[in-house]
Amino acid sequence: MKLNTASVVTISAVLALVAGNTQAAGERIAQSTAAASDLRNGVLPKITLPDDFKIELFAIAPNARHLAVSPKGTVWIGTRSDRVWQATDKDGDKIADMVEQFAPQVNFKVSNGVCLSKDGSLYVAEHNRVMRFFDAETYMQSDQPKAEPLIKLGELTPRSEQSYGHNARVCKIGPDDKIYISLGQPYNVSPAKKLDLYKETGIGGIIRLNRFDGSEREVVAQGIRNSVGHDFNPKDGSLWFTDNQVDGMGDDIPPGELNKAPKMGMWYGFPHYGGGDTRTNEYKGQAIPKEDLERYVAPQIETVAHAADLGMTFYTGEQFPKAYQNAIFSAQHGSWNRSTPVGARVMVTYLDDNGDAIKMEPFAEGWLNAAGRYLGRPVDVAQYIDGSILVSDDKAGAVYRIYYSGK
Ligand SMILES: [Ca+2]
Ligand SMILES: [Ca+2]
Repeated sequence: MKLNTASVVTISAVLALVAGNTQAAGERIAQSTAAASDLRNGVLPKITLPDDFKIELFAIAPNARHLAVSPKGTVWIGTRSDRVWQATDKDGDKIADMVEQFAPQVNFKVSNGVCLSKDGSLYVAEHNRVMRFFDAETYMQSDQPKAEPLIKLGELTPRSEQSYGHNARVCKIGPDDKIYISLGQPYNVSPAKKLDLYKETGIGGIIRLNRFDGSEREVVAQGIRNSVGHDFNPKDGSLWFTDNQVDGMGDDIPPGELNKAPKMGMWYGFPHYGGGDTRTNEYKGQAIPKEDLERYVAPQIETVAHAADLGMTFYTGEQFPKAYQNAIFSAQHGSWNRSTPVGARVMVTYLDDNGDAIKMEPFAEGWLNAAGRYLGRPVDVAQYIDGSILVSDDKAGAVYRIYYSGK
């Protein structure tokens, strides 16, 4: 595909376009702090892992959310605020020694989703815009990185559907080299009058589009409540995603979900189903439209209710034992609306030879203590360059690295 150079603009031009604020220099985050020591000495020793796995602090990064890792090891860290962090390890000890604000000239809003293409473009999926940074790693030290909106402000979703809830977008580049973006719907249970608009625009779903010019936008999955994590199985190219399910139905229903898209254009049940086969109170007793039911796909895994399954990645590294090859690592952020909290852990899901899920089990846990207090809340998992995994935590404001020390 050809790059449309005519549309490439410098950051200063983007400023004019999107009315951002100028900042002389980006913020830097101190790494050798008391908070870092507390995490190293007070929290990480409490995290339990399978034999011979170890966890250490990779970076302090306030509000750390979704992660993108370059082949050279630069790590971009989205947040739900107005920052994207860029973490680099210059001395090669696999601990970031520089965490600084990425593209300080750009005025981000809920810059949660970050994803990197093979040709080095970093995409930042904000609440209602998607920015593209060309050759982000080369230009990161430049005063004039090349950037453009892939989707202009206010055009990711209709402005009327902007909301405080479920506004954290995530993105990944698919095997078809298109960008896939999930769009959480704003409600606990969407009202019927919104469903046509949501189907058309991909709200409560996942969209994909040409990552060079934003054309060819299409909705590839519908009937999703709030997916904040997706990835592609490198073996068969299938799209997998987590989905957070309905609140207020009790402690133990409905289940959260890990889903697989057998093909594009399927329907995953919401809002008729509130998670798994649990009917929502709002739609209970109503017939599910035939065109939806015919495309319905049940979850591959039903997860514990309200644990908030978020970011996920397929593991393709060689560092971990064979059992983890092509397994899915995913983060449970932890519940906010359950009598006894659950979650705040990293899960692993194993797949069979047909590429279907066998089971999901805890991989790293201990961020939720016996008193029900959160010591941290995992958000995303990404593979690092040495085959270890990085885990972000938006409560502690940190990124951890989990590696295998066995033979
Ligand atoms: Ca270092
Ligand atoms: Ca579902």
